[in-house]
Amino acid sequence: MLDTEKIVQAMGDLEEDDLKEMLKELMADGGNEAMAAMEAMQKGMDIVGERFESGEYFVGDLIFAGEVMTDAMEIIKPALAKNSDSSLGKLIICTVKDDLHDIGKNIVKSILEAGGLEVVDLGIDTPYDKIIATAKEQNINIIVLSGVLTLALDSMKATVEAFKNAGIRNNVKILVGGNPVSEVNCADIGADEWAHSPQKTLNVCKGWAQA
Ligand code: B12
Repeated sequence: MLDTEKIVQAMGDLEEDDLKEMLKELMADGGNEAMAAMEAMQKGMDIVGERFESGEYFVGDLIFAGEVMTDAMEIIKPALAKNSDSSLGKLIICTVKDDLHDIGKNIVKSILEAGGLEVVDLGIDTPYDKIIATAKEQNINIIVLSGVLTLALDSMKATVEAFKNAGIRNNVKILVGGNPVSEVNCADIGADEWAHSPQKTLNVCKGWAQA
């Protein structure tokens, strides 16, 4: 039985070896609790964020936390991506310009792929032109924008504007996601949908892909 509180603490305390050990045990048990472990690691990341804000952790600790979470996700990913054989549609995902956070994006990506969507990942700090060029070249009309910093909201708005300026805003559906996103700022950004959960993103994108 998974002890989620231990996972929260190991992530918050940046106890990499303990964390990996617990995740390997979970996978040896069949991986059924991978989703719960991922949620516990996210809570652990909140502790890291709080310690950074209070001055107990420094940027180096944030970097290390990012590496630990990325490695930890690699361990449990096979259990999250069980049904990834079929392709229901294709979309672009990226972290918007000026934002380097990609752990949340990568989680959403894994869940979209597990749900049968083909995902073109443009990475972090993504220039508007690159998103537009990729959408045109690969004929993709679903765009998922991730952002974790408050200033990512400005980049999301600028990305939507760039689609308008390129004359193809009406050809694409745009979903924005990440902690700072809300219904109110989704409207201000000019996106079609917003989400916090990967599951909602999957449902919305599947609906768009099948429309
Ligand atoms: C790790 C980390 C970093 C790492 C990121 C490594 C990486 N590969 O991503 C590094 C070191 C690069 C970093 C840098 C900085 N960071 Co930082 N970082 C964090 C930290 C501790 C964890 C983020 C994380 O990975 N969480 C776990 C994942 C799973 O959560 P997530 O990314 O938020 O994603 C979730 C949701 O947002 C959502 N989501 C994300 N994308 C999408 C997309 C869709 C479609 C959907 C549906 C959902 C979704 O799903 C995820 C699961 O719930 C947070 C604190 C926190 N509590 O989050 C601070 C935090 C985000 N960082 C912060 C800051 C200030 C910075 C720096 C400015 C620090 C500095 N002085 O240099 C720089 C900015 C660099 C930049 N230009 O982006 C602030 C942001 C404040 C703000 N409101 O803008 C935070 C909140 C810390 C704090 N409390 O002060 N950081």
